Amino acid sequence: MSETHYRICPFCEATCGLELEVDGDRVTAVRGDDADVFSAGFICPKGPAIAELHADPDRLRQPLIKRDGRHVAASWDEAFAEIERRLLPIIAEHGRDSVGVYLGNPSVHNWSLALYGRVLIRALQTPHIFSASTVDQIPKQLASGLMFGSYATVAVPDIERTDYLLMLGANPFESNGSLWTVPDFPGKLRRLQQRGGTCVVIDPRRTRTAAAADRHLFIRPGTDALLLAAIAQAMFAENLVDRAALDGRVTGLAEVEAELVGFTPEAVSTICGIDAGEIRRLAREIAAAPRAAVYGRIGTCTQEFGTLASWLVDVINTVTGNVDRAGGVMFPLAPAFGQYGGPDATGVGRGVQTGRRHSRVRGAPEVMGEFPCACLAEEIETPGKGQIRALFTIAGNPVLSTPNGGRLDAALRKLDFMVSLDIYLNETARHADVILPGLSTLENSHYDTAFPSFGYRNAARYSPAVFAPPSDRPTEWQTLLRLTSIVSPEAHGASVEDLDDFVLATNLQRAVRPPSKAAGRTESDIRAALADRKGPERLLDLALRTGPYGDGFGADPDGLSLDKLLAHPHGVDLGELRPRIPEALRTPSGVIELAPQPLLEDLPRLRAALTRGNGEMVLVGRRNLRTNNSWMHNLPRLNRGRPLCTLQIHSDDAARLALRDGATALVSSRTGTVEVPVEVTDDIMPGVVSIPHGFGHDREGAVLSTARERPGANSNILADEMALDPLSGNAVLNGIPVTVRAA
Ligand SMILES: Nc1nc2c(c(=O)[nH]1)N[C@H]1C(S)=C(S)[C@@H](COP(=O)(O)OP(=O)(O)OC[C@H]3O[C@@H](n4cnc5c(=O)[nH]c(N)nc54)[C@H](O)[C@@H]3O)O[C@H]1N2
Ligand SMILES: Nc1nc2c(c(=O)[nH]1)N[C@H]1C(S)=C(S)[C@@H](COP(=O)(O)OP(=O)(O)OC[C@H]3O[C@@H](n4cnc5c(=O)[nH]c(N)nc54)[C@H](O)[C@@H]3O)O[C@H]1N2
Ligand code: SF4
Ligand SMILES: [Mo]
Repeated sequence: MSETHYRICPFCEATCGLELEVDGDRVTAVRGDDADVFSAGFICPKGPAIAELHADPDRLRQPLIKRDGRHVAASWDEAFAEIERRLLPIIAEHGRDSVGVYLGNPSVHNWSLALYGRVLIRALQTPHIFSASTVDQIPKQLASGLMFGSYATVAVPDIERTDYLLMLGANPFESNGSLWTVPDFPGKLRRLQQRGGTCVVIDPRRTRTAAAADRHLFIRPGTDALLLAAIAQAMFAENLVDRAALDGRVTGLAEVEAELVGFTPEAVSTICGIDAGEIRRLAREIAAAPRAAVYGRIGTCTQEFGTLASWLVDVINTVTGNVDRAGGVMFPLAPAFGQYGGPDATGVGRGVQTGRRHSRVRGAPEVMGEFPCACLAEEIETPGKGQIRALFTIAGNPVLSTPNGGRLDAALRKLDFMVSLDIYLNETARHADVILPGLSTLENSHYDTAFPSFGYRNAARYSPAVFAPPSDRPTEWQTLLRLTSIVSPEAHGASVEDLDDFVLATNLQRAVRPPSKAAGRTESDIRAALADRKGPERLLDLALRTGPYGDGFGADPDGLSLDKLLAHPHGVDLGELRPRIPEALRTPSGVIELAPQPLLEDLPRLRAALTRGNGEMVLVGRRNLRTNNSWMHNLPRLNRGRPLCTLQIHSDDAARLALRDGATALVSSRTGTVEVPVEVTDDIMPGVVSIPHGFGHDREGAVLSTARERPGANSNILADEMALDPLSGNAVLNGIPVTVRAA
């Protein structure tokens, strides 16, 4: 007998609703859920692969302990006992700083990890926190934090109402969007164009997104901040900025104008590879559009001026009056776990602060409570007080995802002890002494804790588990609490239940104060109302009910609760984005801060780039619909067809270097050399080559048998761990100087 289940796809930020047919313990069909209030039936090829992921024989189902160099199956009790036996003496002898944590991307897509990973981290009391954020979006969060007052307050294009969309360094036709939860970007772009709107794409490659746009401009990698500075400069110089309208609504307008004086379109044109006339045209078009939105993503973040580029995106949005207005860029209002100041909030807050600590070896400043993951290898290798000797990796694969993966791979071997929480034995986890497997994603319930804050629309959706987990296997939140009870000095030996109650208690304090919709109630009252639930479900019910759309535990009977979401398997639509200033802001001034000091102080570095030559060949990355960073190549339906790990190179460069299509090239950088098959194309800018990241599945000890059949090369062998955007600590993964030759 076949049953239908609805389940939000956990693989990427688009968060599509899936409709699954299930027969016993098998998934027999996967479709897009046409009735989903947010994604309306859209899916990509990865959605249906959820069935293969569930059935994958390589997916881990038992803990593993390394004995005599080999991973052998162990019981859960044995695995936790091994961690206690080996980790606690390291902490006792070398202190808490000797433990590091690396959090990978799926820890944002799995709410057990998102809500309880931080509990373990707090208990570890170590400054050595690293995550995929510093090979990804931290520059955007830092720029947003400095301008709007909070790392979580990121403005996203209001695509359904905009007239003009400028996109830099993003390819949502393949990635399905990022820091912008926007399922069916292709359909939304089509509708924008049908209503007379315009989309322009800036990318060193002519991507599928670029091909569908109205205009595409190649850009020399790493120069977006110069281009954006010139667009803004032209707007000021040509009097396209409505200064009167901004009066009282922003600080720093005059400073920005003064700082940008030298960045004229003519000054940046050669280095960006974009005609000055084109740059002026962009400035005029954005300013003239009734409603316009500028959006930058990976290509603008993972580069040497990542934070400046991200800032300048929102400088342009701000000076054209497009921040916080319909059709411009707006701040979604998440129903739970988001930022909400309440109807009376003034917008005044403490803002954000970085550099409260510095990394031991390189002195890199902490940002958002973490150090750059590019520092991880040196922190393991370098002796002295605070050297990392033990490491947790949680849903991550930094050997393939972070710069100088070769160095990190070697460094991990030197650890005294390593634990990985993963669903596969990946290229990183092969070094782990203990591996603790998560459940199949279909055995987990699901709520997106982060992505509603970046939604093209406001909505709330919850998916119960499709399959009951095997009774002998913990969920990941239980695993994390068990680890917490091992490492916590205060709660050592506490039960999972007691720790979960403690987690709830820390959330209850906020729940009875404004702007909670249950303000004025007592904590014990609320605790009693939640008594039937535990774990993430209990935290979600609390967050929904006290959140901006909540039922307030009775105050607003039509409001949201987990029961209400359970009664709406296709989700609850909460409407289009609405203006949220001042409530969304947390800045010291209470208004948008256009000229934060740390950003102005970084401008001389950008100014110096104006006089730079651009003779070198540079490497950029790319994504394909059939991939998801390093970890879905093991699913047969995604790992077929044309091999994806190729070196894209322009035909002029190929001819100059005598590289034929299909030949093998050797690509070298300061940090290493990889061998990759050549793909000659004119869809890439001359002087630029591209290799996708996430490949390199030929390492001994990893158990990914389908991925290993077509391993590809690890492009992060070439990324330089010393090259960072200094403000955010984000790695430079685009614009890497390389040499290319025939093998
Ligand atoms: N050169 C270059 N490098 C890049 C990028 C680039 O554009 N260019 N992009 C960067 C970006 S944006 C990112 S986000 C990072 C990603 O970097 P990472 O997060 O380090 O790597 P992933 O490949 O996402 O690995 C995720 C791991 O989580 C596991 N996993 C999946 N689901 C679960 C689960 O439910 N529970 C547990 N415990 N584990 C799970 C998978 O098996 C996999 O091993 O890569 C970055 N690296
Ligand atoms: N299919 C698929 N989807 C994914 C992922 C995946 O691995 N595969 N990963 C997910 C993750 S973790 C993330 S963070 C998102 C990322 O989502 P996106 O930001 O949309 O990432 P990409 O598709 O890599 O697109 C980045 C584009 O930037 C261009 N680029 C490179 N350097 C520069 C530059 O200096 N300037 C400009 N203007 N452009 C440049 C590249 O050519 C590329 O086309 O995708 C998510 N979705
Ligand atoms: S775009 Fe694909 S991977 Fe992303 S959520 Fe939708 S179906 Fe899943
Ligand atoms: Mo990412």
